[in-house]
Amino acid sequence: MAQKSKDRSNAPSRKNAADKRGYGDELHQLASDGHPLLTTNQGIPVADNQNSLRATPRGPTLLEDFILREKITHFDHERIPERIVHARGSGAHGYFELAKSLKKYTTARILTETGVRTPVFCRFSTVAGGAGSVDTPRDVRGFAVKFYTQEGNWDLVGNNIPVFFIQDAIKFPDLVHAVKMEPDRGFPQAASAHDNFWDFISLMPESMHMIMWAMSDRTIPRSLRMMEGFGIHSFRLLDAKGSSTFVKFHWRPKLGLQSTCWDEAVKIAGSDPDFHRRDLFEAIQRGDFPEWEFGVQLFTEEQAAQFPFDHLDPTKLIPEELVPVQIVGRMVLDRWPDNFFAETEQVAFCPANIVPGIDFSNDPLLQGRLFSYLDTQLTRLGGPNFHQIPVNAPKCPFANQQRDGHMQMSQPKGRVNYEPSSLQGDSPRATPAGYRSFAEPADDGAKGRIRAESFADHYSQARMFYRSQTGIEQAHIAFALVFELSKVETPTVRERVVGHLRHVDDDLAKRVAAGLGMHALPPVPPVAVKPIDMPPSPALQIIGKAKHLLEGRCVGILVDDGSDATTVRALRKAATDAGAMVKIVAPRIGGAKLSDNKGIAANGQLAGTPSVVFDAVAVVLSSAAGKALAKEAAAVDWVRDAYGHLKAIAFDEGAQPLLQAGGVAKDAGVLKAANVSAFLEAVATRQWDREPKLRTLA
Ligand code: HDE
Repeated sequence: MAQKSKDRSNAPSRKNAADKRGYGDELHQLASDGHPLLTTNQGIPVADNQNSLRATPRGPTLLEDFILREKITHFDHERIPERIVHARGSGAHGYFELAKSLKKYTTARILTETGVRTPVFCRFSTVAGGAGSVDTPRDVRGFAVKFYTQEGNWDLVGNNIPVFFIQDAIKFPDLVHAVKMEPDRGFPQAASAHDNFWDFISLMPESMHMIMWAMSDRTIPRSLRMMEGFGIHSFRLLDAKGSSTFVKFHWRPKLGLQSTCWDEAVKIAGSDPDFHRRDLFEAIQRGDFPEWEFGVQLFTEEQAAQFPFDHLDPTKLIPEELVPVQIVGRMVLDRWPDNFFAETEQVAFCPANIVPGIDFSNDPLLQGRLFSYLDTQLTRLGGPNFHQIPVNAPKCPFANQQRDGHMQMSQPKGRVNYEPSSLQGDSPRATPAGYRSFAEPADDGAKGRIRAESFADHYSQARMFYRSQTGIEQAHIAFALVFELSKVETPTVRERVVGHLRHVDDDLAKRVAAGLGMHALPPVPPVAVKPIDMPPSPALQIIGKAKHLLEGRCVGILVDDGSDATTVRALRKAATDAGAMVKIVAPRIGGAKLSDNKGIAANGQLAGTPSVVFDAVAVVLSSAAGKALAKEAAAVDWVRDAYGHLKAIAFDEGAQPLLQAGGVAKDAGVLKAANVSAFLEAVATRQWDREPKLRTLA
């Protein structure tokens, strides 16, 4: 790996640096062998990077030390404002490849030219926390993709949930203020479990559908590679005649959907705050390139008129059972950025970046977003030329008469910086083939601050979502609501939320009320439109969509001196051959000496590598080690947590005392290590049957 990153370095070679500045090699011979010369930003070679310039050895530092001043000044300005939302994120480069042309619907080349690999940059993020917050809070995840198409950049700036909290952009600052840390106390960080958030939600019934998703396991994903992505809003595809078809965009992970347990997510936050970033990085470095299918739901204005909801309302989704998702392409992420700041931090997404053949809908949330992102970049990146930063620059030619400004990097030639002009033959001109908007006939409503009546039903899809889940998933939603609302100090807020739940599903409301210790159900709030029962949509489940795969799974094997060599090696080989990753954990990082007297290297030390970072575990111990570790808290927690987090556990005879100490009872997911194939079968899934025996779910 070290070799790889060296190869990818952008640092000029010593020779090139010398050639560029045009002076001979003499000076550069002085730099240490093989390394480029250290210079100031003005190219002045530095002789001493350890000591500032002092008047005398023990005297004051001199103002004339331009080397010190330049270095410190630059350092002082290293940070730029973090994103107000989605501050914490991880990104990667890759490509998009279309398999099925949509030329019947659109002229966009990215959606019509099959087999072409279009470069992309993709950034995943949490929403509420700051840039340094942990990767695994309960939170919506951003899923933003910049396609560098031949017709300019197309940014599909979506989330891992297909609906949103609010219907109108004007409520976004309120929503974000409410979810972020409370302004007087500066906490909680990256958590929606507090009064302000639930107070706002309890007064915004339109958020109820999103709340069902937010309280589901979708917001505690196991890996960024195991999340779906959604463009959320309806967009339009435009054909050569300018006719429009509505479209919703979908990303489907090749590894299937997979989430953590809540208790596990909390513990991961402590043991590896960078869990998702590290997982994405490691997968790409080892060549397991994360991949998503790209799908579209296509529908006409006439079809939309028949839906029992308004597709322009971003708190609604279009059930796949109503409009199927057609898979038309894929995205592969195959390159980690060279530099986190230059790329992942400076990437500037904007939903207004679209290419000819794609257009917006009138979704009032999307319309507000079209303003916000460019505006936010001006503050974050400091001026109007951020499109010149390599990660943001189109990979096709681009030219216009926009000039100058803060941090201008380009040097346009010639005297013409206006249009129309006749003085310069190579001055850029518009073309009829350029971007055109859909000629949408205006409807005859009056101007005003009016919420469309078709947006008034706030509960039917929340109900559909809840009732479409498996029993386990419903229990998790109820449990999450109880957890979050138990952190809310104000009883009336808790009551208002449960009141809304009564419109979603009475049983859910009762479970949550009981979990909160309410003596009676709160009153049902009045509604503008009575909710309807929509047919359930099993496509909304996680469990139903999980793939029985070992790819992307990670198995931890706990060993110590004397562990049976044959068992350890057989487990490791079988799991690796089946596509899983295997990591050896030992009490000491130096590894262990197995029963055949050969050493085995450890990937992690027991206390620093808890079982929460694995999908399944094996415990292979000599009887002496098994007894000793049964008295070691880190080892006891290791097995107790693996069991509590519903993971498959393989064990051998020597591991029995440790399993007992960890309260591991035998069940279908606790298997003899010798039975490798049964263990691997169990690794591919969580042991859901175990859960009710362990945990009181609401
Ligand atoms: Fe964003 N959003 N958003 N958002 N959003 C930003 O832009 C905004 C919304 C989403 O990895 C900001 O560059 C408004 C929905 C992602 O860099 C900002 C509204 C969806 C990212 C902004 C929304 C998103 C952002 C902050 C309501 C899913 C991170 C920094 C009208 C479809 C992109 C920035 C990245 C980032 C505004 C609602 C997704 C402030 C006003 C709905 C994935 O401009």
